[in-house]
Amino acid sequence: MFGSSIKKLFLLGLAQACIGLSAAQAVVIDDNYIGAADDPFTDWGIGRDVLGGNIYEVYGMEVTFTETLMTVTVNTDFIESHEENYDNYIAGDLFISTDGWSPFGSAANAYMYDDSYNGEDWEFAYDSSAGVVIEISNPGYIDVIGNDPECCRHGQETMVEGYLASDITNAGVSYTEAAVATSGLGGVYDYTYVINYEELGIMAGDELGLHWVMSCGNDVIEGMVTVPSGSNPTTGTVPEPGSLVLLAIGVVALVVTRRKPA
Ligand SMILES: [Ca+2]
Ligand SMILES: [Ca+2]
Ligand SMILES: [Ca+2]
Ligand SMILES: [Ca+2]
Repeated sequence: MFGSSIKKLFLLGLAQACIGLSAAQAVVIDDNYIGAADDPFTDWGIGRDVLGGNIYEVYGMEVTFTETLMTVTVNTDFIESHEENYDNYIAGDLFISTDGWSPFGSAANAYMYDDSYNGEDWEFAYDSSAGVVIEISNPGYIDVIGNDPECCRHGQETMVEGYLASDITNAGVSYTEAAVATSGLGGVYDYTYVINYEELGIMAGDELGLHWVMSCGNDVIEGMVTVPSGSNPTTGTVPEPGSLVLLAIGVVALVVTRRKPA
């Protein structure tokens, strides 16, 4: 009986160690939100993925978790300094839902009628110009691109502003824009957000919604990622092989001690 319990505990430990070691691997969110059902022959049509040509193309997000940090990288062809960017559009902010992701519509129609007024509510946003994460206690903080009903641009959340100092969580760590020579996702620029997620109330196993679009709304991406079970955001610990061995030794010692009276 004890042998079986030890075996189960040890296997559980090994499984946790494996998950812990792989927790830093990136999870990719493909651009399967509005536009995944794109008809390339229908310019400006409902559900179009990208407007204005491929200089606005968004390919996907890569999300990585370590003990305390969540790194979100948006891979795109959009760059603020592009010579064709006459209107000086800028990168939007990163919106985060900490209670899951429930977009309006279905994957079958690529959520083409989802906008800022339906679907998921965003509990937090990383304001890249201020370098802070804010708690969205008021929908009025959210800037929305014009409600153009004919494309991916309609009513999408772009940035946050006008929030109160008390809404800042200080969870922000850094934000960078960088040209990338090559990328598995296909774009040529990375917008990287590194967030200390301990202050966001995230638990291992939670499903997070993420949303990003540049200020003109020409290609939006939304999707979900699950916080790896190998990480433990509430305590900031990830099981390490060394401590698991110690734990296993402790369990064996405990059981050996217990078996003596029997
Ligand atoms: Ca795209
Ligand atoms: Ca939410
Ligand atoms: Ca929405
Ligand atoms: Ca898109």
